[in-house]
Amino acid sequence: MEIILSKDHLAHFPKGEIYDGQLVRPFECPERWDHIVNSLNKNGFQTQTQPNALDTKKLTAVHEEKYVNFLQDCWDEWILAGYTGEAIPTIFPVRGFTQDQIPDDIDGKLGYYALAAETSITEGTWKAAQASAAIAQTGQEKISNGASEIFALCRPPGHHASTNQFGGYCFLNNAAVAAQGMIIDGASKVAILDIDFHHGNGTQSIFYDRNDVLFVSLHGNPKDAFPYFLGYANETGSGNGDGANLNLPLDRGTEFNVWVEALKTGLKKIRSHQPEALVVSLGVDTFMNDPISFFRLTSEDYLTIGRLISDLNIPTLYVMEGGYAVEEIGVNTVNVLLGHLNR
Ligand code: 7XA
Ligand code: ZN
Repeated sequence: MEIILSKDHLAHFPKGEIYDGQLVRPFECPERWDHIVNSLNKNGFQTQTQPNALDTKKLTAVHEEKYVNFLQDCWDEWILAGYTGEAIPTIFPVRGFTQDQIPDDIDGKLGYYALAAETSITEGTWKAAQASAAIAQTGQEKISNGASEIFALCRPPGHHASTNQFGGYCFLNNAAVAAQGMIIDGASKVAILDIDFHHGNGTQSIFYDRNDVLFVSLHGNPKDAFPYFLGYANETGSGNGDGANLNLPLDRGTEFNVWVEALKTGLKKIRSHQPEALVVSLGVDTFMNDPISFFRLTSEDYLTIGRLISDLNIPTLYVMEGGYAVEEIGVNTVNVLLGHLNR
């Protein structure tokens, strides 16, 4: 299996995340990448490729141009405004506020383009976010050109980012860029399977009214888990996309025996969609020791997950999302890939 990766992720290393009423060291940290690469190397994944330059036309097929410009200019505007810390949104267009006014001031603009406040923008965020999307896009192009499986080692992750909002550690929606790229490059139907602990609200919203991209997600019940305001079972798609969105929310303490039944339900839905390619939003924050999540999967379970996904027999692009048990993120991620290869 070919791996696409880049050290440009290092440009994004915020010092602060608002958590537990404090500014803590972010859970989404650069060492996550090192642990994954170490495990890949240990397990003989030797074909490791740098991404091609990001095709911005394909990027803006998913994200609004204004939003992309905001991400690109945010840090400079923040510094120009006289701020010295990391850019963190603190005011949002909530109920009763205007929804369509984009403030000129960067403090207001940040809130307009944010879905949550835990995610800081720093000097290198845009560079890393672009590289991450380029990694997914390069993987996509390889799948579109006939590869059967690719792992896109994206960091920062992407599945919370919508057409015009960042948050949940995400800026550009790497999985959505890949799925849309597959369509642009000729696929008539693709599917996205999101097995990160958190609901992929961004991916869902990007494809919600379309039936060419099926979205299936297993995640912590949003009644109890971030992002709280999307990811419920009754969200099934709208208009043309009616029936092309399947949310499988699961309760606190869910163990693999229950989780895997939901996975089988999701895989059945994917089979019936008959996609030409599959994008897997691969988060391993479903792990029992994950510090910010509440499922109970073990390292062994990830082998089974890979095996079940590979049984679909569809060209598959794995796109890295979350996972914060840093010591185990490598083995858990690589176990999915090993399972996929039946090794
Ligand atoms: O998949 N998404 C993540 O792993 C990030 C979730 C961010 C949660 C922040 C809660 N304070
Ligand atoms: Zn997650």
